[in-house]
Amino acid sequence: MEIKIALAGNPNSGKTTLFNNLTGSRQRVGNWPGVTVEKKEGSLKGRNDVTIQDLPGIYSLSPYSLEEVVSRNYLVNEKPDAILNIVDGTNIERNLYLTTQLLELGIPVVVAVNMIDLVERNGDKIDLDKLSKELDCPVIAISALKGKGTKEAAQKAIEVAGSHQVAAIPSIYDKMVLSALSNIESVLGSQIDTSMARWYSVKVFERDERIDEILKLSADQTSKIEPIIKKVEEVMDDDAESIITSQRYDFIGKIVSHAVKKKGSKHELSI
Ligand code: BGO
Repeated sequence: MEIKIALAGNPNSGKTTLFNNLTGSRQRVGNWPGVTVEKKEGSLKGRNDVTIQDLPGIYSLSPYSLEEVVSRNYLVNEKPDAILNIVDGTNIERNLYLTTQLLELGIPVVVAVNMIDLVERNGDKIDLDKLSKELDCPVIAISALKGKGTKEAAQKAIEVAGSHQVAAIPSIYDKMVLSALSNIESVLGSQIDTSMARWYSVKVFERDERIDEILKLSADQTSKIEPIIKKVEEVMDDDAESIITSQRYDFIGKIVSHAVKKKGSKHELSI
C-alpha cells in the first residue's frame, strides 16, 4: 500500500533541499488544480511505495494566502498518512507557529529541526527530548544541506504513518478556550471526523469564512456557537482570532524557554 507523507514548512526552512535529498531525481512537477502554485511530488529514494508530497512554503494555515489554502485543503481533504514538518532550527520560535496548527489536524506529525549544522556552529543548544515531549510528537535534528538525519526523519515519518494511532494534540490553550472549543465540537457533532475535531472547532471559533463554506452550519448551530465565542471574547477583551494566535505564541514561548538555549543567554538549559 502506498504511504503518503506531506512535507510542510516555512519558506526558507530548507524544504526544497530536503525534498531533493529525499527524492533525488524521482520528482513529478505540476500545478495544484485550478491555481498556478507549483506542485511537486516524488518517491522516497529506495522506497517506491512512499510518496513525498511537497506543500508550498507557508507560515501558517490561515485562509489569507493561496499557498496556505492549497496546503490546508490538501491536508484536510487528502489526509496524508503523516506530515514531515521541517523547521528552521535557527529561527525556531517563528517556525513553530505552523507546527502548532499542523498538530491540530489529527494527522501524525514528525518535526525535523533543520540547519542543525548552523545551530551548532552558533553555539546554541536545542533539547530535542524536551521539544518532543512538549509538542507531543517525534522531533529529529537534521541538516538537509549535509544530508544528516534526513533518512532517519523520513523513516520516523513512515513509522508514525503506519502506527494508525490518532495523533496527540499538545495542550496549547487555556481552560476557558478549551471549554469553548469542546462546546463547539458538541454542536458540530457527527458532522466532522472526530480525528479532526480540534482543527474544525478552532477554525469555527476563529470565524474562518472558508470553514463556514465547507461546514454549511445551520441557523440553529450558528445561534448556539456565536454566544460561546462572544462570551470568551468579552471575558478576554479580544477578538477570537487574536485570542487563538496569542495563546499559540504563549505556548511556543514556553516551549522555547524550556528547550532552546541561545549562546550567551542568561537562562541555563536544564538537561
Ligand atoms: C541558499 N544547513 C545549512 N547550513 N543551510 C541549509 C540547510 C542546512 O541544513 N538546509 C537548507 N539550507 P531551500 P525552502 C543559499 O540557497 O531548500 C540552505 O525555501 C544561497 N543560494 O542551501 O531553498 C539552502 O525550499 C546562497 O540556501 O528552502 C538555501 O524551504 C548563500 O537554506 C537556504 C547562502 O533552502 C534555503 C545560501 C544561492
